[in-house]
Amino acid sequence: MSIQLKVPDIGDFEQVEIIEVIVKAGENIKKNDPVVTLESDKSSVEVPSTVEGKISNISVKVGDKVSKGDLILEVEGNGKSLPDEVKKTSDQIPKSTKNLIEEAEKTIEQEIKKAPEVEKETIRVAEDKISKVVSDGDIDPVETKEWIDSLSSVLETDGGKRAQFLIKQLIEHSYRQGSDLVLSRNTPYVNTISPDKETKSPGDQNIERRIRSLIRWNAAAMVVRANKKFPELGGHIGTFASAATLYDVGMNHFWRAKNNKFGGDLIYFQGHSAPGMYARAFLEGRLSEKQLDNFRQEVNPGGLSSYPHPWLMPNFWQFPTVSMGIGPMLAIYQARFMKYLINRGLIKDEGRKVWAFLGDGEMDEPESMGAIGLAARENLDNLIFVVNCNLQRLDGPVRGNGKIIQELEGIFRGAGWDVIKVIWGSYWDPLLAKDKTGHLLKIMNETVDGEYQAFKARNGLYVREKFFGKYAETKELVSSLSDKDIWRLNRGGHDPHKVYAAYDQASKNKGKPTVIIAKTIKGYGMGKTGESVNTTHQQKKMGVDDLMYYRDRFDVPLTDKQVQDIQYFRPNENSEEIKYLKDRRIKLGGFIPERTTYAKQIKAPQKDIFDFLKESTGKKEMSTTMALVRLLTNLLRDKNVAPRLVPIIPDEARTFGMEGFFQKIGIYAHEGQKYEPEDSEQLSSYREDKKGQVLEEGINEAGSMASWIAAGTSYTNHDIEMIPIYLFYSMFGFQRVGDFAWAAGDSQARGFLIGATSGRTTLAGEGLQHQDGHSHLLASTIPNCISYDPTFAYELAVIFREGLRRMHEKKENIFYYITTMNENYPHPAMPKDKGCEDGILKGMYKFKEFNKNKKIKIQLIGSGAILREIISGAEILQNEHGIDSDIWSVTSFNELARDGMETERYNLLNPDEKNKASYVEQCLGQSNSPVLAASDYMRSHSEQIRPFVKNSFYSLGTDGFGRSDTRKNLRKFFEVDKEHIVTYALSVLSNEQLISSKPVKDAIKKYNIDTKRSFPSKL
Ligand SMILES: Cc1ncc(C[n+]2csc(CCOP(=O)(O)OP(=O)(O)O)c2C)c(N)n1
Ligand SMILES: [Mg+2]
Repeated sequence: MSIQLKVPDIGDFEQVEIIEVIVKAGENIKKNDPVVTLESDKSSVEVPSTVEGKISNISVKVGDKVSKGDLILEVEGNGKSLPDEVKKTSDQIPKSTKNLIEEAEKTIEQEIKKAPEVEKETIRVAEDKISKVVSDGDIDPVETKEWIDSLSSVLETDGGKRAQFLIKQLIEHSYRQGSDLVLSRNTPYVNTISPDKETKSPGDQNIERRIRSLIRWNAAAMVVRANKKFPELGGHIGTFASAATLYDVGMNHFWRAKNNKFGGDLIYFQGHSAPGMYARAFLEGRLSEKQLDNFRQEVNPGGLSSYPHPWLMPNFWQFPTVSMGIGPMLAIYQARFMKYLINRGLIKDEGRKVWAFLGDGEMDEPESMGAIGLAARENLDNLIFVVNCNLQRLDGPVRGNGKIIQELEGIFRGAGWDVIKVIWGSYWDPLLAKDKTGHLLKIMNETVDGEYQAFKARNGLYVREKFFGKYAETKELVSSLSDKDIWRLNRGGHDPHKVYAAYDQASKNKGKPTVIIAKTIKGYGMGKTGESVNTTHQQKKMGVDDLMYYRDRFDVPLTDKQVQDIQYFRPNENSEEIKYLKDRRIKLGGFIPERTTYAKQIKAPQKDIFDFLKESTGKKEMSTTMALVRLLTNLLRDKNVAPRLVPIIPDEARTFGMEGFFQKIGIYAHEGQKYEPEDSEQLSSYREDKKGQVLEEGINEAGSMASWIAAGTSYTNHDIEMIPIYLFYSMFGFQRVGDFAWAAGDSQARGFLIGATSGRTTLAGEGLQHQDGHSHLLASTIPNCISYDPTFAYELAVIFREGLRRMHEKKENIFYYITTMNENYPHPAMPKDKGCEDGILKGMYKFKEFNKNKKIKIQLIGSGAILREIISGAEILQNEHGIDSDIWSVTSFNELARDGMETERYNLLNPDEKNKASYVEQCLGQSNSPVLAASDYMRSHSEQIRPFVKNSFYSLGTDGFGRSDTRKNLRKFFEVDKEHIVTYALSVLSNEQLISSKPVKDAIKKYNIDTKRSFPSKL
């Protein structure tokens, strides 16, 4: 029996061209094998087979135009599979819907089975606690008591869940009855985990305290010593002082290192708490005294970087975090990418976690909480945030008039996170238990952060009077405590028991991300000059008295003389402390932080896989974006490369003609697809899949960039090399997420950034905020970013393959920024010249010579879309003005400038050696003719090479705000169209006294150029 394969529904398109026939007659094909590639003027997409068997006849060839229902091929069916049309009638329900129904049926069955069992929870109701709620605004205390008593009884007999259920019912009922009061997402200002529910730490608290004290001391000492030597160096003491316990509990009990058996937890340390991490590494024997002494002195080898910078300490730091707000987003997308790798079957699910340490001031950065919704939506139970609420930022209180902990609780809970507040230390437990009247809780709720901060800057007597003294009941509550006892009442973030309990609960959490909000004291233990005062953040020096106080406060075994000399302290190798510390880390698999990579290279595909882009397209027009999509489609057929590609798109796939990827490789969705998409019958249907490969990030450039960094550093964080390709509107790239791009460089991320629809005049009709004429300049600021602005498909192919080879085969720590355009034009074949590929990669090559007249010559150089204006201009110059020219295609002004600077520096530093010629000079110095450069970017883009060009040099560019219009009008406006190029070329030659000014004036007249018009950047 012969079965036909017809053109499926391809959306709104008719008469679409077949650009490739992938199969041959006589071959056996399976379901989903691509058979032909179709290309409209907007996108190219493969047609997968829906039939199986031996191909008996192919009815189409390259160049044919087809529409829905046209015959593509016929197979001799083997009876295993039926064409879609036949199948659909026998199986009316789409698979996704069928799965959904099956799942729903299963759940209902399970629920029916479960129903009779009422889950009971044993709960010990704290005896009569807060039963006498403070009666402010209570119009009927007796009634209130009755309700509370009923609830207590439910709690006791049926547990918390039942009580919560009843409360929910009551609230819903009151809404239905007309109440519109929104109930708070906040709980009272006490710890989330009650003392009876705390998991106890198995650690030896005495030894752990001694270790922590030494880490505190050494961290402070290294900052003070560095600033004594060079006061300009700076550093921070107060931040780590507030966070030491939060880190120590993690290091001693929770964070598992990467080793040959386990992938490791990933910890994002708060950037300016770095001294604490060095101090611990010193005790662990990983860093020497000499290294500590070189804190913040990184120019000579052996220094320690001020903050976590993987670029500067590549075997130590994993994540750059110090630019506030970057860490939280990177951590969220890191956790998401970990799930992506697991769901795609590329790494094992080992229960690894991502922890991120953040400052309370840092939470004001829009980025810090900008992606918390995603974390909840994606059920990132592998993610734990720890927000160190020391109530202060750099200048003063974070929320002097409010409560940062409560504010964060509401926001995170509202977003769907589990919130664990760690506010009070164990010394408060008995007081809270004795607070029968609820007055202590009332003060806790009423006191604002400015007051909480001020208390800790004073003393016990002050706290007694100002805090407990507010109500007679609380004054009485502490009447038996001395001022010293009151001063000892500790905050949760400094209590290892409370911190342990919170970490333990967070580590076991399922289905949701967790945030631990811990209350601490900035500059904890620093005494009068540094503890809880507004200037703590800036404290880099400590006087002898303060140091003595610090030593005594933490019982550091140093003599007065040693303190005066600010000596480090490391107990000997056999001491209890060092043995304990090392033993803990051995049990947890190794040291943290540590950056390693065991990822295998990805073999770059054979060159010929890109050959189709090196041929002329004839009259057929195509954009470079489309060329890239075709290139990626081909790469997806390469067995080595295909699974490692991570296409990342922020809601622009259709703009870039990439919707074909939806069906082909699927959109990653951790829940799969719970609905039948509206376009399910179409070839490019919106297919979400748990194993999907495309990261469709929505309108979220920062998130896309964070995903790209996670994928680009997967080689170290997950030991698997991935190839992220993030395509974006070029204007919404570096300009929008520049700091992330900088962090990508620091992180040594490898991958491709594609600035699509690029150029100030090439993206027509979009206007000032869309049209990019400077992203290449921004790209040039990142040392390990290699950028290209190609014009032709073959240039793109050569650049892309070399990127794959350098980054993913040779493992160079660089990343690529390539601009592509949406202007359709024909592409020539790659010039046969042997040096062409080399030139493309170095940044320029001679594209063409116009030599008809053999008299006067100009060198015209340019990149991207404007190269075509230059080529047209050169033809006019030759044919109408008798001027010859050499045309150079500049694929990268940035790379040329880098080479130029390096060469010039070498020549200046080696005066006795023969001068080297920069690559630009090697190219343009072959002739004496003047040079005119042009691009679709600001003049400073091409101006970068001026110092290295010995010939006279002139440049044109698109300086100024973009605006919407046609390409033709825009290029005229910015004076980079072929007419301006001709006119300026003539003027250059006249200026160089090679021709008279007459042809220039003629051209100005002929092309109607307004010479009195203002410079475009002023318009
Ligand atoms: C984007 C950015 N802006 C400003 C700074 C400078 N800075 C460093 S630490 C800091 C205060 C941080 O306060 P917080 O987050 O509360 O941390 P803490 O030191 O109190 O733990 C500031 C403003 C920065 N590092 N990054
Ligand atoms: Mg703070």
